[in-house]
Amino acid sequence: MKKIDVLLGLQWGDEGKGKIVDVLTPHYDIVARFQGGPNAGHTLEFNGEKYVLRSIPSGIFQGEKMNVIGNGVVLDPLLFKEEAEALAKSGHDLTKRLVISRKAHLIMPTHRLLDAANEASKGSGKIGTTGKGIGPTYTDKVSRNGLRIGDLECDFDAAYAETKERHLRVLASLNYPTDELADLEKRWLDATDYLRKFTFVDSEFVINNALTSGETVLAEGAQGSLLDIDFGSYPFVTSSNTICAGCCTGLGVAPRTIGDVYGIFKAYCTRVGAGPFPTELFDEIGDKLCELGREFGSVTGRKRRCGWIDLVALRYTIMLNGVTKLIMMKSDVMDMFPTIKACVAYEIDGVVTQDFPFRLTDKVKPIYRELPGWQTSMTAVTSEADFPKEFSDYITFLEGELGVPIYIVSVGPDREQTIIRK
Ligand code: 2SA
Ligand code: MG
Repeated sequence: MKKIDVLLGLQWGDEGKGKIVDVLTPHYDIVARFQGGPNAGHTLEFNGEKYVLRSIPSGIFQGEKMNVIGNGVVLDPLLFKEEAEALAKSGHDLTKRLVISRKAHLIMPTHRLLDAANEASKGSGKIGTTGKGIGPTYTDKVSRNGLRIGDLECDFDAAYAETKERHLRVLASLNYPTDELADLEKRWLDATDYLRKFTFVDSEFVINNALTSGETVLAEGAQGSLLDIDFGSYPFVTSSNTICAGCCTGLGVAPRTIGDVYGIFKAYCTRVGAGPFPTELFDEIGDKLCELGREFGSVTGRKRRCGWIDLVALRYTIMLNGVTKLIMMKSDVMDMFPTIKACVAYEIDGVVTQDFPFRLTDKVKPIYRELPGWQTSMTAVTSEADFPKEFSDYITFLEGELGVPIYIVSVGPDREQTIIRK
Protein backbone atom coordinates (compact mmCIF):
# COMPACT_ATOMS: atom_id res chain seq x y z
CA MET A 1 0.00 0.00 0.00
CA LYS A 2 1.31 3.45 -0.93
CA LYS A 3 1.43 6.33 1.52
CA ILE A 4 -0.24 9.68 1.05
CA ASP A 5 2.07 12.72 1.04
CA VAL A 6 0.78 15.98 2.49
CA LEU A 7 1.73 19.48 1.50
CA LEU A 8 0.77 22.34 3.79
CA GLY A 9 1.55 25.91 4.81
CA LEU A 10 3.49 26.47 8.04
CA GLN A 11 2.63 30.15 8.54
CA TRP A 12 -0.58 32.19 8.17
CA GLY A 13 -1.33 31.07 4.61
CA ASP A 14 -0.15 32.41 1.27
CA GLU A 15 3.14 30.56 1.47
CA GLY A 16 2.91 29.54 -2.19
CA LYS A 17 1.30 26.12 -1.90
CA GLY A 18 -0.38 26.33 -5.31
CA LYS A 19 2.92 26.70 -7.13
CA ILE A 20 4.53 23.79 -5.32
CA VAL A 21 1.60 21.40 -5.77
CA ASP A 22 1.84 22.17 -9.46
CA VAL A 23 5.58 21.42 -9.40
CA LEU A 24 5.12 18.16 -7.45
CA THR A 25 2.04 16.89 -9.32
CA PRO A 26 3.99 15.07 -12.04
CA HIS A 27 5.06 12.61 -9.31
CA TYR A 28 1.47 11.82 -8.22
CA ASP A 29 -1.61 10.17 -9.69
CA ILE A 30 -4.12 12.03 -7.51
CA VAL A 31 -4.23 15.47 -5.89
CA ALA A 32 -6.78 15.98 -3.10
CA ARG A 33 -7.99 18.94 -1.05
CA PHE A 34 -8.90 18.03 2.53
CA GLN A 35 -10.09 21.22 4.27
CA GLY A 36 -11.01 24.85 3.78
CA GLY A 37 -12.96 26.13 0.83
CA PRO A 38 -13.05 29.22 -1.37
CA ASN A 39 -11.24 31.17 1.34
CA ALA A 40 -8.13 29.67 -0.26
CA GLY A 41 -6.46 31.32 -3.21
CA HIS A 42 -3.78 29.13 -4.73
CA THR A 43 -1.84 30.94 -7.41
CA LEU A 44 -0.05 29.14 -10.24
CA GLU A 45 2.00 30.70 -13.00
CA PHE A 46 3.32 28.99 -16.10
CA ASN A 47 3.68 29.69 -19.84
CA GLY A 48 3.12 33.37 -19.08
CA GLU A 49 -0.36 32.70 -17.66
CA LYS A 50 -1.53 33.18 -14.08
CA TYR A 51 -4.35 31.14 -12.51
CA VAL A 52 -5.93 31.43 -9.08
CA LEU A 53 -7.65 28.34 -7.69
CA ARG A 54 -10.01 28.49 -4.74
CA SER A 55 -11.82 25.18 -4.32
CA ILE A 56 -10.31 23.12 -7.10
CA PRO A 57 -7.11 21.17 -6.37
CA SER A 58 -3.95 22.52 -7.97
CA GLY A 59 -3.34 19.26 -9.84
CA ILE A 60 -5.74 20.07 -12.66
CA PHE A 61 -3.16 21.62 -14.94
CA GLN A 62 -1.05 18.52 -15.34
CA GLY A 63 -2.22 15.85 -17.77
CA GLU A 64 -4.85 13.39 -16.77
CA LYS A 65 -4.31 13.47 -13.02
CA MET A 66 -7.35 12.78 -10.87
CA ASN A 67 -8.34 15.61 -8.51
CA VAL A 68 -10.45 15.07 -5.44
CA ILE A 69 -12.39 17.53 -3.29
CA GLY A 70 -12.49 15.67 0.01
CA ASN A 71 -15.12 15.48 2.75
CA GLY A 72 -13.30 18.01 4.94
CA VAL A 73 -13.80 20.76 2.35
CA VAL A 74 -16.69 23.24 2.34
CA LEU A 75 -17.91 24.02 -1.17
CA ASP A 76 -19.87 26.96 -2.53
CA PRO A 77 -21.55 25.85 -5.80
CA LEU A 78 -21.64 29.40 -7.15
CA LEU A 79 -17.96 30.14 -6.60
CA PHE A 80 -17.13 26.64 -7.78
CA LYS A 81 -19.06 27.22 -11.00
CA GLU A 82 -17.29 30.52 -11.65
CA GLU A 83 -13.93 28.90 -11.05
CA ALA A 84 -14.63 25.81 -13.17
CA GLU A 85 -16.13 27.82 -16.04
CA ALA A 86 -13.11 30.12 -16.15
CA LEU A 87 -10.86 27.08 -16.34
CA ALA A 88 -13.01 25.49 -19.04
CA LYS A 89 -12.71 28.70 -21.07
CA SER A 90 -8.94 28.46 -20.92
CA GLY A 91 -9.13 24.87 -22.18
CA HIS A 92 -9.17 22.89 -18.95
CA ASP A 93 -12.22 20.65 -18.88
CA LEU A 94 -12.60 19.36 -15.38
CA THR A 95 -15.62 17.10 -15.56
CA LYS A 96 -13.52 13.97 -16.15
CA ARG A 97 -10.66 14.94 -13.89
CA LEU A 98 -12.41 16.06 -10.74
CA VAL A 99 -14.55 14.17 -8.26
CA ILE A 100 -16.27 15.60 -5.21
CA SER A 101 -16.98 13.93 -1.89
CA ARG A 102 -20.64 13.46 -1.03
CA LYS A 103 -19.69 14.27 2.54
CA ALA A 104 -18.25 17.72 1.79
CA HIS A 105 -20.47 20.44 3.23
CA LEU A 106 -22.27 23.04 1.14
CA ILE A 107 -21.74 26.75 1.71
CA MET A 108 -25.19 28.31 1.31
CA PRO A 109 -25.92 31.94 0.39
CA THR A 110 -27.15 32.51 3.94
CA HIS A 111 -23.79 31.27 5.28
CA ARG A 112 -22.14 34.18 3.52
CA LEU A 113 -24.59 36.58 5.13
CA LEU A 114 -24.03 34.96 8.51
CA ASP A 115 -20.27 35.38 8.07
CA ALA A 116 -20.76 39.10 7.44
CA ALA A 117 -23.27 39.40 10.29
CA ASN A 118 -20.91 37.69 12.73
CA GLU A 119 -18.09 39.97 11.74
CA ALA A 120 -20.30 43.07 12.07
CA SER A 121 -21.42 41.94 15.52
CA LYS A 122 -17.82 41.66 16.71
CA GLY A 123 -17.08 45.33 16.08
CA SER A 124 -13.38 46.08 16.58
CA GLY A 125 -12.75 42.47 17.58
CA LYS A 126 -13.55 41.18 14.13
CA ILE A 127 -11.46 38.37 12.64
CA GLY A 128 -11.12 39.81 9.16
CA THR A 129 -12.53 36.71 7.48
CA THR A 130 -12.58 36.28 3.73
CA GLY A 131 -16.37 36.69 3.88
CA LYS A 132 -16.98 33.41 2.05
CA GLY A 133 -19.18 31.83 4.73
CA ILE A 134 -16.49 29.45 5.95
CA GLY A 135 -17.08 29.79 9.72
CA PRO A 136 -20.90 29.46 9.62
CA THR A 137 -20.67 26.41 7.31
CA TYR A 138 -18.28 24.57 9.61
CA THR A 139 -20.44 25.67 12.56
CA ASP A 140 -23.44 23.99 10.95
CA LYS A 141 -21.37 20.90 10.28
CA VAL A 142 -20.29 20.57 13.91
CA SER A 143 -23.74 21.45 15.28
CA ARG A 144 -25.16 18.76 12.99
CA ASN A 145 -27.26 21.15 10.91
CA GLY A 146 -25.28 21.21 7.69
CA LEU A 147 -26.16 20.27 4.13
CA ARG A 148 -23.79 18.05 2.22
CA ILE A 149 -22.99 17.51 -1.44
CA GLY A 150 -24.73 14.13 -1.20
CA ASP A 151 -27.96 15.89 -0.21
CA LEU A 152 -28.10 17.29 -3.74
CA GLU A 153 -28.86 13.73 -4.85
CA CYS A 154 -32.18 13.43 -3.00
CA ASP A 155 -34.84 15.57 -1.30
CA PHE A 156 -32.63 18.62 -1.50
CA ASP A 157 -35.26 21.35 -1.75
CA ALA A 158 -36.94 20.65 1.58
CA ALA A 159 -33.67 20.35 3.45
CA TYR A 160 -32.41 23.56 1.85
CA ALA A 161 -35.58 25.49 2.74
CA GLU A 162 -35.49 24.30 6.33
CA THR A 163 -31.84 25.23 6.81
CA LYS A 164 -32.34 28.58 5.15
CA GLU A 165 -35.29 29.39 7.44
CA ARG A 166 -33.15 28.67 10.46
CA HIS A 167 -30.42 30.98 9.12
CA LEU A 168 -32.96 33.73 8.45
CA ARG A 169 -34.12 33.58 12.07
CA VAL A 170 -30.53 34.05 13.24
CA LEU A 171 -29.95 36.90 10.79
CA ALA A 172 -33.14 38.60 11.99
CA SER A 173 -31.99 38.30 15.59
CA LEU A 174 -28.75 40.05 14.57
CA ASN A 175 -30.72 42.69 12.67
CA TYR A 176 -28.73 41.88 9.58
CA PRO A 177 -30.24 42.94 6.22
CA THR A 178 -31.04 40.19 3.72
CA ASP A 179 -31.83 42.35 0.66
CA GLU A 180 -29.06 40.79 -1.44
CA LEU A 181 -30.23 37.26 -0.68
CA ALA A 182 -32.84 36.79 -3.43
CA ASP A 183 -30.44 37.47 -6.29
CA LEU A 184 -27.58 35.54 -4.71
CA GLU A 185 -29.85 32.59 -4.00
CA LYS A 186 -31.12 32.43 -7.56
CA ARG A 187 -27.59 32.29 -8.95
CA TRP A 188 -26.58 29.80 -6.27
CA LEU A 189 -29.46 27.44 -7.05
CA ASP A 190 -28.62 27.60 -10.78
CA ALA A 191 -25.06 26.72 -9.85
CA THR A 192 -26.18 23.59 -7.99
CA ASP A 193 -27.42 22.29 -11.36
CA TYR A 194 -24.00 22.93 -12.83
CA LEU A 195 -22.38 21.18 -9.87
CA ARG A 196 -24.55 18.10 -10.47
CA LYS A 197 -22.67 17.53 -13.76
CA PHE A 198 -19.68 16.47 -11.70
CA THR A 199 -19.15 13.03 -10.23
CA PHE A 200 -19.99 12.75 -6.54
CA VAL A 201 -18.12 9.98 -4.74
CA ASP A 202 -17.39 8.53 -1.34
CA SER A 203 -13.89 9.92 -1.59
CA GLU A 204 -12.54 7.92 1.35
CA PHE A 205 -12.88 4.83 -0.86
CA VAL A 206 -11.41 6.57 -3.89
CA ILE A 207 -8.30 7.56 -1.94
CA ASN A 208 -7.82 4.35 0.03
CA ASN A 209 -8.45 2.12 -3.00
CA ALA A 210 -5.96 4.17 -5.00
CA LEU A 211 -3.31 3.78 -2.29
CA THR A 212 -3.98 0.05 -2.02
CA SER A 213 -3.57 -0.40 -5.76
CA GLY A 214 -0.21 1.38 -5.72
CA GLU A 215 -1.24 4.83 -6.86
CA THR A 216 0.34 7.93 -5.36
CA VAL A 217 -1.67 10.69 -3.71
CA LEU A 218 -0.74 14.24 -2.73
CA ALA A 219 -2.96 16.02 -0.20
CA GLU A 220 -3.04 19.79 -0.70
CA GLY A 221 -3.55 21.91 2.42
CA ALA A 222 -5.12 25.36 2.36
CA GLN A 223 -4.47 28.38 4.60
CA GLY A 224 -1.64 27.75 7.08
CA SER A 225 -0.93 26.00 10.36
CA LEU A 226 -1.05 29.24 12.36
CA LEU A 227 -4.68 29.54 11.21
CA ASP A 228 -5.54 26.05 12.52
CA ILE A 229 -8.74 26.02 14.61
CA ASP A 230 -7.02 24.18 17.50
CA PHE A 231 -3.41 25.33 17.41
CA GLY A 232 -3.47 28.64 15.54
CA SER A 233 -3.67 32.14 17.01
CA TYR A 234 -7.22 31.54 18.26
CA PRO A 235 -9.72 33.20 17.80
CA PHE A 236 -7.98 34.78 14.79
CA VAL A 237 -7.97 31.55 12.85
CA THR A 238 -10.00 29.79 10.19
CA SER A 239 -12.60 27.16 11.10
CA SER A 240 -10.85 23.97 9.99
CA ASN A 241 -7.87 21.88 11.01
CA THR A 242 -5.22 23.08 8.61
CA ILE A 243 -2.51 20.86 10.12
CA CYS A 244 -1.56 17.41 8.88
CA ALA A 245 -4.09 15.69 11.15
CA GLY A 246 -6.81 17.46 9.14
CA CYS A 247 -5.78 15.33 6.18
CA CYS A 248 -6.80 12.17 8.07
CA THR A 249 -10.27 13.46 8.93
CA GLY A 250 -10.68 15.46 5.72
CA LEU A 251 -9.99 12.53 3.42
CA GLY A 252 -10.64 9.49 5.57
CA VAL A 253 -7.09 8.17 5.63
CA ALA A 254 -5.51 6.54 8.66
CA PRO A 255 -2.57 8.27 10.39
CA ARG A 256 -0.23 5.43 9.48
CA THR A 257 -0.84 6.01 5.78
CA ILE A 258 0.75 9.47 5.93
CA GLY A 259 4.11 9.53 4.13
CA ASP A 260 6.11 12.68 3.51
CA VAL A 261 4.88 15.95 4.97
CA TYR A 262 6.04 18.93 2.92
CA GLY A 263 6.01 22.12 4.98
CA ILE A 264 6.04 25.34 3.00
CA PHE A 265 7.19 28.64 4.41
CA LYS A 266 8.12 32.03 3.07
CA ALA A 267 11.60 33.36 3.81
CA TYR A 268 9.75 36.16 5.60
CA CYS A 269 6.23 36.16 7.00
CA THR A 270 2.82 37.58 6.12
CA ARG A 271 -0.67 37.59 7.52
CA VAL A 272 -4.06 38.76 6.15
CA GLY A 273 -6.85 39.77 8.46
CA ALA A 274 -6.68 40.65 12.14
CA GLY A 275 -4.78 38.93 14.93
CA PRO A 276 -1.36 38.88 16.56
CA PHE A 277 1.86 38.87 14.51
CA PRO A 278 4.97 39.29 16.69
CA THR A 279 7.47 39.95 13.89
CA GLU A 280 5.26 42.35 11.94
CA LEU A 281 7.13 45.35 10.46
CA PHE A 282 5.56 48.79 10.33
CA ASP A 283 8.55 50.44 8.64
CA GLU A 284 9.91 50.77 5.12
CA ILE A 285 11.28 47.21 5.23
CA GLY A 286 7.72 45.93 5.75
CA ASP A 287 6.59 48.09 2.82
CA LYS A 288 9.43 46.72 0.67
CA LEU A 289 8.46 43.11 1.46
CA CYS A 290 4.86 43.88 0.52
CA GLU A 291 5.80 45.67 -2.68
CA LEU A 292 8.51 43.30 -3.94
CA GLY A 293 6.61 40.21 -2.79
CA ARG A 294 3.35 41.47 -4.33
CA GLU A 295 1.66 40.68 -1.04
CA PHE A 296 -2.02 41.13 -1.77
CA GLY A 297 -4.68 38.49 -1.06
CA SER A 298 -5.41 36.47 -4.17
CA VAL A 299 -9.08 36.14 -3.21
CA THR A 300 -9.93 39.38 -1.44
CA GLY A 301 -7.13 41.59 -2.81
CA ARG A 302 -6.39 42.72 0.73
CA LYS A 303 -2.90 44.03 1.49
CA ARG A 304 -1.02 41.46 3.53
CA ARG A 305 0.80 42.47 6.69
CA CYS A 306 4.52 41.69 6.37
CA GLY A 307 7.34 40.92 8.81
CA TRP A 308 10.49 38.90 9.43
CA ILE A 309 10.52 35.12 9.53
CA ASP A 310 9.45 33.71 12.91
CA LEU A 311 11.39 30.55 13.76
CA VAL A 312 9.59 30.06 17.10
CA ALA A 313 6.31 29.76 15.25
CA LEU A 314 7.88 27.61 12.52
CA ARG A 315 9.40 25.15 14.99
CA TYR A 316 5.94 24.85 16.56
CA THR A 317 4.14 24.14 13.28
CA ILE A 318 6.89 21.76 12.12
CA MET A 319 6.28 19.81 15.34
CA LEU A 320 2.49 19.80 14.94
CA ASN A 321 2.70 18.55 11.37
CA GLY A 322 5.61 16.13 11.60
CA VAL A 323 7.24 17.88 8.66
CA THR A 324 9.78 15.73 6.81
CA LYS A 325 10.78 18.18 4.06
CA LEU A 326 10.81 21.95 4.10
CA ILE A 327 10.13 24.13 1.09
CA MET A 328 11.31 27.75 1.17
CA MET A 329 9.47 30.29 -0.95
CA LYS A 330 10.12 33.85 -2.03
CA SER A 331 13.65 34.32 -0.72
CA ASP A 332 14.17 36.27 -3.97
CA VAL A 333 12.05 39.05 -2.46
CA MET A 334 14.97 39.76 -0.08
CA ASP A 335 17.65 39.45 -2.78
CA MET A 336 18.87 43.02 -2.38
CA PHE A 337 18.56 43.35 1.40
CA PRO A 338 21.96 44.10 3.02
CA THR A 339 20.90 42.29 6.19
CA ILE A 340 18.12 39.86 7.04
CA LYS A 341 16.59 39.18 10.42
CA ALA A 342 15.15 35.96 11.81
CA CYS A 343 13.25 35.71 15.10
CA VAL A 344 14.94 32.90 17.06
CA ALA A 345 13.16 33.28 20.43
CA TYR A 346 10.50 35.33 22.22
CA GLU A 347 10.93 37.42 25.33
CA ILE A 348 7.77 37.49 27.44
CA ASP A 349 7.78 39.53 30.67
CA GLY A 350 11.59 39.44 30.73
CA VAL A 351 11.75 35.66 30.25
CA VAL A 352 13.29 34.27 27.06
CA THR A 353 11.46 31.29 25.61
CA GLN A 354 11.49 29.16 22.49
CA ASP A 355 7.98 27.86 23.17
CA PHE A 356 4.98 29.16 21.28
CA PRO A 357 2.75 30.65 24.00
CA PHE A 358 -0.96 30.08 24.68
CA ARG A 359 -1.67 33.68 23.71
CA LEU A 360 0.40 35.88 21.41
CA THR A 361 -0.15 39.17 23.25
CA ASP A 362 1.68 42.49 22.81
CA LYS A 363 4.00 41.29 25.55
CA VAL A 364 5.63 38.83 23.15
CA LYS A 365 8.85 40.51 21.95
CA PRO A 366 10.81 38.82 19.18
CA ILE A 367 14.53 38.26 19.68
CA TYR A 368 16.31 38.49 16.37
CA ARG A 369 19.44 37.03 14.83
CA GLU A 370 20.83 39.26 12.10
CA LEU A 371 22.38 37.66 9.03
CA PRO A 372 24.19 39.15 6.04
CA GLY A 373 22.10 39.36 2.85
CA TRP A 374 23.34 37.84 -0.42
CA GLN A 375 22.61 40.98 -2.47
CA THR A 376 22.46 39.00 -5.72
CA SER A 377 19.46 38.41 -7.93
CA MET A 378 18.48 34.78 -7.41
CA THR A 379 15.62 34.70 -9.91
CA ALA A 380 17.73 33.17 -12.71
CA VAL A 381 19.63 30.71 -10.52
CA THR A 382 18.86 27.15 -11.54
CA SER A 383 21.16 25.06 -9.39
CA GLU A 384 22.44 24.95 -5.87
CA ALA A 385 26.02 25.18 -7.14
CA ASP A 386 25.28 28.79 -8.12
CA PHE A 387 24.04 29.90 -4.68
CA PRO A 388 25.99 32.86 -3.27
CA LYS A 389 27.82 31.95 -0.05
CA GLU A 390 25.56 34.14 2.13
CA PHE A 391 22.51 32.38 0.70
CA SER A 392 23.93 28.92 1.40
CA ASP A 393 24.81 30.11 4.91
CA TYR A 394 21.24 31.34 5.39
CA ILE A 395 19.88 27.93 4.39
CA THR A 396 22.30 26.14 6.71
CA PHE A 397 21.28 28.48 9.53
CA LEU A 398 17.56 27.79 8.97
CA GLU A 399 18.08 24.03 8.77
CA GLY A 400 20.03 24.15 12.03
CA GLU A 401 17.30 26.16 13.76
CA LEU A 402 14.41 24.12 12.38
CA GLY A 403 15.94 20.63 12.43
CA VAL A 404 14.47 19.58 9.06
CA PRO A 405 16.15 19.73 5.63
CA ILE A 406 15.10 22.34 3.09
CA TYR A 407 14.22 20.23 0.07
CA ILE A 408 13.06 22.87 -2.38
CA VAL A 409 14.01 26.53 -2.80
CA SER A 410 11.72 28.63 -4.98
CA VAL A 411 13.31 31.74 -6.52
CA GLY A 412 10.34 33.15 -8.43
CA PRO A 413 6.68 32.53 -9.26
CA ASP A 414 7.21 30.44 -12.40
CA ARG A 415 7.28 26.65 -12.41
CA GLU A 416 10.79 26.85 -13.84
CA GLN A 417 12.12 28.94 -10.94
CA THR A 418 12.29 25.97 -8.61
CA ILE A 419 15.46 24.36 -7.29
CA ILE A 420 15.15 20.84 -5.93
CA ARG A 421 18.06 20.04 -3.60
CA LYS A 422 19.37 16.50 -3.49
P1 2SA B 1 -12.09 32.62 7.05
O1 2SA B 1 -12.62 33.32 5.83
O2 2SA B 1 -13.16 32.37 8.08
O3 2SA B 1 -11.29 31.39 6.74
O4 2SA B 1 -11.09 33.68 7.73
C1 2SA B 1 -10.52 33.44 8.99
C2 2SA B 1 -9.08 33.89 9.05
O5 2SA B 1 -8.30 33.07 8.16
C3 2SA B 1 -7.62 33.90 7.25
N1 2SA B 1 -7.55 33.28 5.95
C4 2SA B 1 -6.52 33.42 5.12
N2 2SA B 1 -5.32 34.03 5.29
C5 2SA B 1 -4.50 34.01 4.22
N3 2SA B 1 -4.81 33.49 2.99
C6 2SA B 1 -6.02 32.91 2.82
N4 2SA B 1 -6.51 32.66 1.61
C7 2SA B 1 -6.62 33.72 0.57
C8 2SA B 1 -5.37 33.67 -0.26
C9 2SA B 1 -6.90 35.05 1.27
C10 2SA B 1 -7.18 36.29 0.55
O6 2SA B 1 -4.84 32.57 -0.36
O7 2SA B 1 -4.88 34.65 -0.79
O8 2SA B 1 -7.35 36.37 -0.65
O9 2SA B 1 -7.25 37.31 1.28
C11 2SA B 1 -6.91 32.81 3.91
N5 2SA B 1 -8.13 32.27 4.07
C12 2SA B 1 -8.52 32.56 5.33
C13 2SA B 1 -8.44 35.17 7.17
O10 2SA B 1 -7.67 36.27 6.69
C14 2SA B 1 -8.85 35.33 8.61
O11 2SA B 1 -7.79 35.89 9.35
MG1 MG C 1 -3.09 32.25 -0.95
